[in-house]
Amino acid sequence: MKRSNSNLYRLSRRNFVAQAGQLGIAGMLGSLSWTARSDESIDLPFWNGQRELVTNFPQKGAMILQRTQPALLETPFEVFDQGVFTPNDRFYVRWHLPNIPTFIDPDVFRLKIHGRVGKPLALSMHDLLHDFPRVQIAAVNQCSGNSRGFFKPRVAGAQWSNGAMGNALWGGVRLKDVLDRAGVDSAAVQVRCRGLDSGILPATPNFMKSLTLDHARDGEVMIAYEMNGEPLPLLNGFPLRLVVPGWYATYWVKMLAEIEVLDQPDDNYWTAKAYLIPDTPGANITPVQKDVKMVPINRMVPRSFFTNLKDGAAVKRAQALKVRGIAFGGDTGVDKVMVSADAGHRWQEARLEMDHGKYSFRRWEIALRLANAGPHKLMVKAVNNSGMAQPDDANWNGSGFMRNAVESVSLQVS
Ligand SMILES: Nc1nc2c(c(=O)[nH]1)N[C@H]1C(S)=C(S)[C@@H](COP(=O)(O)O)O[C@H]1N2
Ligand SMILES: [Mo]
Repeated sequence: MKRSNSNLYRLSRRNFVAQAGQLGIAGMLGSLSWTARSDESIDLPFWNGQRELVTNFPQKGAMILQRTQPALLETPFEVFDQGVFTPNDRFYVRWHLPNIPTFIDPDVFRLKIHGRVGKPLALSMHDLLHDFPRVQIAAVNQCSGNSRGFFKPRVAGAQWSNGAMGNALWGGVRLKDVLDRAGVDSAAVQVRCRGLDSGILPATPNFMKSLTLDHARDGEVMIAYEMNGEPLPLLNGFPLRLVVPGWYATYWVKMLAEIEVLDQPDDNYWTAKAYLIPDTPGANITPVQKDVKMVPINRMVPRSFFTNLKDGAAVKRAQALKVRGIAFGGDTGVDKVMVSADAGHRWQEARLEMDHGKYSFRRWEIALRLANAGPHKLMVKAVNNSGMAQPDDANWNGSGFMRNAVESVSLQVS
C-alpha cells in the first residue's frame, strides 16, 4: 500500500506528538537516568555473566541491563527467533555520553547542514517529511563490540553477549538528497554527523562520526525518521538517526542534529581516535602483538546464529529436529548458510527464507535427524555474496571488536 507523503506526515505527526508527550512526563519526573528496576535475572554464557532483566526503560520491553547511565541494554536472544525484524521495544540500546535529552519537541527540532556547502540549511521534521523522497531499507545495526563478553583473553568494555544487534526496516530520506539540496563545495572531503547527547564536563568531545563524501553520497546512507514503521524510540535516536547500511553501528549517529561538510579529514576524538581496529584480516591480532597499524572500523562481516536451540538442550534420537536461525552477510547479502551436526566434519546447506535485501537479517532453517545418542556439537557458518565465510576460530583485538567466528551449540541426544 502506498501512502502519500502528506498522509504519512499526518500519521507520523500524531505519533511524534504522542511520543514527545509521553517522554515529557518522563522528563518531569526528573528521570534523566532511568533507575533500573529488576524483575528477573539472566545468565549470559561467560564468566561473570549474571545480569538483570529490566522492563522500565521508556518505550522498551524486557531488556538485559548492562548499564543504567548512560543506558546500555541488550536484546534477549530469544527475540531473534520471533521474526526477521527486531521489534523497536526490544531493540538494543547503546550510548556513550550521559546527557541525553528526554524531551524533543518535533515542531521546534531542526537538522542543521553547514560547513562547505553553498547554502546552509536548517530542516524541520515537516521539511524532511514533505520535501524529499521517502526511502526504506532493511538493515542490521550491530555494535562493533557485539559478543565482546566471549573474548579470550577478556578485554575491557561492555561485556555484551550476542544481543547488541538488531534488524529494522528504516524509513527516511537519503543523506545524498539533503547534501544536494545544500550544494556541496568542490573542496569537500568528509561529512561529519553530530548527535544531541553530551558529556558532563564541557571538555568531553561530543559524539560525532564522519564518512567520506563519496560514502555519504552513495544513495544508501539514510537519515531515518522511522524504524519498523514507527517514529524512532527516544533511546534509539528520536527523532532522526543516520543509517549506514553494512557498516558498524558506531557510524549510525542517533538524535542527529548537525551535519557539517568538511574540507579536511575529521580529527575529532570519535572518528580519529576511538573505534580503531588493527589493519589485519578480521581485525585479528595476538594479545602480545605490538606496533600494529590501526584504521577506523568500517564494514561488517558475515555472521549466523541458531535461534531455536539453547546450548545443552536435550533432544530425541532419530526424530526430525527443526533447526532455525538468522544470518547476515555484513556489507553484502547472504550467499549460503551451512550447518554441521558433527562438530564441523560434514556440512549441509540450510534453506534460506525470504530475502529482505542484502543488509537485512536472513532467516534460515534445516531439518536434521540425529541418529546416534550422545553429545552432538552443532555448528553454523554463513558465507556472504563476496565469498567471505565466518572463520572457524575467533578473532582477537584489544577493543573486543568484530567477533564473527562460527557459532556452535551442544545438544544431548538420547
Ligand atoms: N548520538 C549518538 N549516536 C550513537 C551513539 C552515541 O553514543 N551517541 N553510539 C553509537 C554506537 S557505538 C552504537 S552501537 C549505536 C547503537 O544504536 P542503538 O542504541 O539504536 O541500538 O548507536 C551509535 N550512535
Ligand atoms: Mo557500538
